[in-house]
Amino acid sequence: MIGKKIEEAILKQIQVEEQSSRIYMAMASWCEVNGFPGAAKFLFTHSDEERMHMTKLINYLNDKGGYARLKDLDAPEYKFKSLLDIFDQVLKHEEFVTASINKLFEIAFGEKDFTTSQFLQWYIEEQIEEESMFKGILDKFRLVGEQTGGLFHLDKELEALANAGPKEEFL
Ligand code: OFO
Repeated sequence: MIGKKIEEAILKQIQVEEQSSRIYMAMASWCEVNGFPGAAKFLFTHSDEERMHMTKLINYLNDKGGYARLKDLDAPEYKFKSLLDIFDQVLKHEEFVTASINKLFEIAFGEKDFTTSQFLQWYIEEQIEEESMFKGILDKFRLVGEQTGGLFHLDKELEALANAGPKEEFL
């Protein structure tokens, strides 16, 4: 049976993952109406990945004798200045998620719940990968600036990344 303190912390993380999915969905929608189909596809795919992260936590909590309930979500931002602005916000958001995962791990470890700590390793590694991927993307956007040709190519690159599909098969 999972402890109440950890259950509450996992519920918060479920909310964070679901909110992340909405944030990326809102960004994808902006890209779609602003002529960046590749970035839109990439962000729609990433939104789906966040949903999978949420589902994985729900399955884990229920499996361990808890009960996964969903919390309220905020309306995501829908006005953006540029693709650079979007990916800048994505990286900041991912840094926030990393801090949240680390906090959850700290609670699980502090409670001597080693099963949950072990389970969270996957999320810790996932955040390392995501942060590094988004840093790389952001660097390219900074390099390209406002050049239309450069933005066109980056959009294509993001589409290729989305077509490569999710790396993980865990559900
Ligand atoms: Fe859920 O992995 Fe990023 O946020």
